[in-house]
Amino acid sequence: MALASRYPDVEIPDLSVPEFVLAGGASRPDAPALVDGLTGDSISHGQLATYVDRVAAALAARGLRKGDVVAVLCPNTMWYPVVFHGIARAGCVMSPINSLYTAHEVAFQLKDSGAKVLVTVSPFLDRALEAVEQTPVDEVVVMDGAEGHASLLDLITSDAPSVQVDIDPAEDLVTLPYSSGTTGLPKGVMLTHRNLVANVSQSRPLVELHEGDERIIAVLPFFHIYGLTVLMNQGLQWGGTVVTLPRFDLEQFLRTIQDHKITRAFVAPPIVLALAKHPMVDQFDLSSLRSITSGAAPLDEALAQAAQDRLRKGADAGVVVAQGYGMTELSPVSHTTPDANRLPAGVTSVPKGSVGLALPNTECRLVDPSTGQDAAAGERGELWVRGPQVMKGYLNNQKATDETLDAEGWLHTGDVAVVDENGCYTVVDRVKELIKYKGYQVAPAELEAVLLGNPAIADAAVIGVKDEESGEELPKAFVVRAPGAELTEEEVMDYAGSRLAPHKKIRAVEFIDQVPKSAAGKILRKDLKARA
Ligand code: 4UW
Repeated sequence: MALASRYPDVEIPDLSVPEFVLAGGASRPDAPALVDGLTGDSISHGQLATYVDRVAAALAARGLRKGDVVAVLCPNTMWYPVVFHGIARAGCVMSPINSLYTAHEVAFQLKDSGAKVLVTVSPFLDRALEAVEQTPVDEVVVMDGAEGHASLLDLITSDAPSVQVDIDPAEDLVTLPYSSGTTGLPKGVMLTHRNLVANVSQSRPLVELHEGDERIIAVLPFFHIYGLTVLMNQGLQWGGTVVTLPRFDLEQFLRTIQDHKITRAFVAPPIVLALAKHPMVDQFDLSSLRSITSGAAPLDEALAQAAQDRLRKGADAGVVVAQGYGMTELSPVSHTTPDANRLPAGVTSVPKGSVGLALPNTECRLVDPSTGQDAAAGERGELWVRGPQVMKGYLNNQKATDETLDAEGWLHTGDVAVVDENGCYTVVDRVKELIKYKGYQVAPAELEAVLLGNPAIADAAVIGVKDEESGEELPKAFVVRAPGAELTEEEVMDYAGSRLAPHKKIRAVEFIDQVPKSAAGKILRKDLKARA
């Protein structure tokens, strides 16, 4: 039985992402849309609209057409949204690449997505060029300029004619982030204009918006769908100001909140941990904050409460620390905690350990995986989600799409949840392979494939093991040595570490005689978990 949202449905505008998002600031053209949190430089809403038009024109003049993929390998800067919306306005598809990726990982995504152009920054150029060598990418644009490459300035000063591309929001893709989903290697997640427009629209009734007075800190990366939809596009669509930071540094983060009077912070659990525990927090005035919403990994209830109590300094009112839940395949939000006066009738509060309520237009099911039947009231079950934010599917991978998205439109999340009588959901477990390290995806299958490339390794399996001290899940490898091979734990970690981004580091190794597998050859991760 489908569990309906406690909110009435909202209408989803039939617009492309740039039309919808940039309209938010149209009545305030001189107000800052984007601010560089380090330098204070800014781009107004009016400038943003002009720059986006120019980037789209320059891309079209290069011969890029509707549906072509443009990859972006770049940390958060105030120019990232200019590039994203320019690509989208040209009818192209932006595939965001994790800034921490090795050249090998970048090349995988470029090849798999079929990207024609890569946009990057000069500090990443060597890595970008090494990656591009192995791919059909035609051009590398370097935002801040580099000899022999077009820069973003070249694009936004181009005199190419403006383009009007006919976009069908329900069909045409706007972004192609990568996710391993519930199993296997990272896959391109096909998200349409409508998916992203819907997700921002659906979140709106849960927010008590202060028109013209919302400032969002964008420290989580725009290359992750959480950053792209919630921080960038939602912030701009509100007509607010998005203040960017290129990476998380606690002091910079706190100073930026204080100096820019940030009203909304969307973060991941390690930041809440710092807010609750780090002595430096007391040195800054964070009283402008209205809400701190955490997602991407489980947040301990007591920790959320401690962070809130500390920031409120004993006062009754003030900032609310709460959780939301999302998944790349859900554009990404399906659940979040509303502002206090946006709670549905009859609900007085949301428990801090809960991820909140289902958004409007979002149906849920909790399904007992062993029977395929709905779990009894109050019982745990795998969370299934249906709504306009559900992805179109995985790129060129019908099998993985069919395994995740069923014929009735339900997205099987691979997370186990419970729901209380108020409609507040709590995520209690994960039944999929995915490991989360500091909110980043780590796909066991990807680590296993790398390990199997070592001739001294006969077989390998990777699982996440919980570190009690940090609360993080740490990737642990079970390794079968090749006959006669001498291999130490350090050698295994170094081998994988040199080929993968830092968040995918293997942090523990155990040598075993044989990887437990089912008759069909599937790794029995449950057995390994029990052993760990
Ligand atoms: N508790 C427990 C949570 C939680 C969680 C996510 O990398 P992806 O595909 O995507 C994300 C998106 C997170 C997100 C987006 C928008 C938003 O508002 C919000 O809350 C503020 C969070 O992380 O990983 C998806 C997987 O991450 C886990 C869960 O396993 C999910 O399937 N996850 N949020 N609050 N686990």
